[in-house]
Amino acid sequence: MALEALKDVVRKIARSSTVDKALVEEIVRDIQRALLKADVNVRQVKEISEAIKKRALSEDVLPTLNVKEHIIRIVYEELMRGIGEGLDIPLKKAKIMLVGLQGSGKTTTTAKLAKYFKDKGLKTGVVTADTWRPAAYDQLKQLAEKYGIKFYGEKDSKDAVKIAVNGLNALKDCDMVIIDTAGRHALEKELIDEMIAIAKATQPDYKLLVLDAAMGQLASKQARAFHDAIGIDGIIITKFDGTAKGGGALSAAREIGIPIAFIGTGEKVEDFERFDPAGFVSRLLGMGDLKALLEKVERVVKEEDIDPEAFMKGTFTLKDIYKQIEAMGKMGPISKILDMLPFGFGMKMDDEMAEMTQEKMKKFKVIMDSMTEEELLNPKIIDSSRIKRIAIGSGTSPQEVRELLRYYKTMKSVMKKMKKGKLGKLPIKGFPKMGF
Ligand SMILES: Nc1nc2c(ncn2[C@@H]2O[C@H](COP(=O)(O)OP(=O)(O)O)[C@@H](O)[C@H]2O)c(=O)[nH]1
Ligand SMILES: [Mg+2]
Repeated sequence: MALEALKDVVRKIARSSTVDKALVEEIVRDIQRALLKADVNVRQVKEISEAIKKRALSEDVLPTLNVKEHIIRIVYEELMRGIGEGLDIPLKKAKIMLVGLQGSGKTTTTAKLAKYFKDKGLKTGVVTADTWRPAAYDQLKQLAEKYGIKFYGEKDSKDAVKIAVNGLNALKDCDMVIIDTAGRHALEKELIDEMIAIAKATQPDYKLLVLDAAMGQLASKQARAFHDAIGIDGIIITKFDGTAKGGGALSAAREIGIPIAFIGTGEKVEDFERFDPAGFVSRLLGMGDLKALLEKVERVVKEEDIDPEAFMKGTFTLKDIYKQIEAMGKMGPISKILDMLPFGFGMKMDDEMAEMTQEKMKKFKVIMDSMTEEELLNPKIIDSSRIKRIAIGSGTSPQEVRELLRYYKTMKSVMKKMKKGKLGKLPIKGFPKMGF
């Protein structure tokens, strides 16, 4: 499968020694190639890859992530955006009607769906309303019997609408009833008329289109035609296992705006899964631990982690800087903290503060660990001999200690201005920035 190549993209990021613009451009090209090969529509490929590039080169790195995780997260999020939502069918009483061309996998999928819902604890039944293929009746009956699923069909009848209605009556006590219908090689008027008539008579809660993944981008035209004819609620992509062009059906669904409900990955009834976009993309990227990465993202910036009033009260000492740095570890860049303060200033900081990296923050903490309580509470007393002592004690240099003191002074004056409520616009963008 062509989409497999996306795994190599993640490997490439993980293995690279430096993350720079050249690497971003290279992985964006790799992603483009993989998507195009998987038959994803060119416009969507362009959208996805441009978004990845733009964000990777301009967005701030969340403080809980390293630069590689940052890039992988963006790739993940943009692929997710490209795929769109899945259709989640709740586990309650419902009627499902399957439509699709002949050979797309409707009958197999009818059995797969029935088993899926039965395994979830619902009483399920299936109805065969395919009066065109002589073998359709036996095919579904056998599958249903094998898995203990209720079956309804009328072997000699040619009236698909009547069979469907009779089937719903016969399976009244089932929670979930799935109606299998006939398909043709192309979407002809006769087939459309029959579909409309069955839908009208049975009023299904979900009309699901079964699409063969091997069709690639041709799926788009077909899905549109079915959608125009009867209105499709969700798509089931079948034969995802046997094709390199599976991206075509995925992008068709996205293009028309129909969510994907399930994916068939083999001939056996078990080869079937609910379409979960997050899980799907994680697997495409070969990332079992993506969940851990995303949790790290969520851990950032929880407003209740800071108490702006306490932050603003009293004198501002190095202790406050210390607390601030500790808070930043879980909260995000200082610019975000300032956003939360009660003044709504959309605070901006100057360039020196903009350069404040995570590394530097860590170093500041180490330096402060070598200070006395008195020094922390009253930084004014820190003269050059104390600076020397602190530098030696913390394994840093006097310049670095001075840098911390300068940072403290800047922050203090910012706080003062904020208290007085006359904050000017100090120029800054968010930080820390990636080194691009
Ligand atoms: N590899 C693979 N084969 C499938 C899948 N779903 C269906 N098939 C096969 O596709 C063929 C047509 O399936 P069928 O259910 O009869 O299609 P229908 O004409 O739409 O009812 C059969 O040989 C199935 O075994 C799938 O997800 N993967
Ligand atoms: Mg069939």
